[in-house]
Amino acid sequence: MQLQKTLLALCLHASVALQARGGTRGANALQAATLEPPTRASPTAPVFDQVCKETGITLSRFMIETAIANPELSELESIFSSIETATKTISNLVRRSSLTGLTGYLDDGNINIQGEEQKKLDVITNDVLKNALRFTGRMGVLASEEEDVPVEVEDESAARYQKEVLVEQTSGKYVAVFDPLDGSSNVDAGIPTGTIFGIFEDNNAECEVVEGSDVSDECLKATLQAGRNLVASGYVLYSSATHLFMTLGAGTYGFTYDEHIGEFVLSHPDVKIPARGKIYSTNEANRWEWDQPLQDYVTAIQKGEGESQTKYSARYIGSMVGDVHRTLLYGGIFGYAADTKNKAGKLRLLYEAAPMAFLVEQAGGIATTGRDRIMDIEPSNVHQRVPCILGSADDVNELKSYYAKTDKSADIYQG
Ligand code: AFP
Repeated sequence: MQLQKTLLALCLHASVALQARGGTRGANALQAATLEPPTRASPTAPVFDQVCKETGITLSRFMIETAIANPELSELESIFSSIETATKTISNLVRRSSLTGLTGYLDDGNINIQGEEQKKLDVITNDVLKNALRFTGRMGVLASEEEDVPVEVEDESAARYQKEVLVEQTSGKYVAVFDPLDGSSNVDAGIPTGTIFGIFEDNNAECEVVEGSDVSDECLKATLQAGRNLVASGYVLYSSATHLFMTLGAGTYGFTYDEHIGEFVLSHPDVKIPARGKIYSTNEANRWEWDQPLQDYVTAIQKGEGESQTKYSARYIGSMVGDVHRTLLYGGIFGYAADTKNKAGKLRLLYEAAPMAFLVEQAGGIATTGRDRIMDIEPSNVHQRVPCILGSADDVNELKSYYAKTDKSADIYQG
C-alpha cells in the first residue's frame, strides 16, 4: 500500500515536471500548423495530464489516447502496435547481424524490382514487417520496396505498375506502403539504416481479391495515392539509439526505444524543424549532372553567399532515414535531386519521399521536387522515383527561388 502511494506520488510529480519544461502541451498547441492546407480535418492531438516518471508516455499509451480523442482513428492502434513489434525485431536483427551471419547478399544473388541486389536483411526485414501488418486484420493492401515476385508480362496492370503488390484481404480499411530497411547497402559497415512507412485509407471499394488470381487493377489503384491522402507516416532509425518518429497529421512526435522496459517512449514531443539550418546533405558526386539552379544554390551556400550569408557544412550518410532525422533535429536541407543519369532522382515517391514529406511538413518544414510539393504528386507507378528536396522552410524556399528564376522546360525532371 505504501509502495503504491509512493509510485502514485512519483507519477503525479513527474506529470507536473514534464509540463513545466514544456514537454507535453495542450491539444491546441499540438495541432501543428501545416504550410499547405491538409485535405482532411486535422485529428486532435492527445493530451497527457498525468505522466508516470517510471515509464514516460509509451507509444501504446499515445495511440490509446489518440483513439480516445479521435474514435475514427482507433484502428490505427493495432497497426502501430504491429509496426512497433516489427521494428523492435528489425532493430535487434540489425544490431546482431555481424554475429548471426545476416550480413551480405543473398547466396542466390536475388535482384529486386529496382534492379538492386538484395541483402539477406532486406528479405528478412520485409517478411517481418509484412507479416506483422497482415495479421492486424486492418490491411487491404500492402506494397513494399522488396516485394518483387514476378507477375506475368502479358498482365496489363503488371506492365503499367512494373511490380506486384501483395494483397492479403479486402476487409481491412487501410493500405500500407513501406521500405523495410532503407539504406541497407550501408548496414554491414554499422552505418544507420531505417524503416519508412506510410498508411493510406483504402478508398477503393472495387478492390476484391480472388484466391489464386492476379492482383486486380482496382487493388493497385488503391495503393497509388498522393501523399496528401496519407493518414499516418513515420520512420524508425536504427542507430546509436532506435528512434520512431511519426505523424498522424497533428504534429510530428518522436519516440526512443527504452531497452530496459521494452517500449518506445515519447522523447521528442511536437517536433519543430528549425526555420533555417546550416547543413546541406546530398550526394555531391552527382553535382556536375544536376540542374543549373541546384548547382548555383549549393555553390552559394558553400561560399556563404546565400540568403543567410553563412557558409554551410556538408553532412551525408547516404541513408535517407539518418539524413532526414538529422535534418529534422538540426535543420538545414537534404535532397536527392534529378541528374542527367537518373532523370527522376533515386528516391521512391510512394514509400520514401511522400511519407517523409508528410512528417517534415507536420514539423513545419517543406518537401519539394524543386518546383512542386511532393505531397501533391499523384503516383502512376508503385516504384516511381521523384527528385526530393526537404528540410527547413527558409532553406528549401531559398532553393526553390533558384528554380523559379528559370524555365521548367530546362529541368532534367519533367514530371
Ligand atoms: P540503399 O537502400 O540501396 O542503401 O539506398 C539508400 C537510398 O535509397 C537512400 O536511403 C539514400 O538517401 C540514397 O539511396 C543514397 O543514394 P546514393 O548512394 O546514390 O547517395
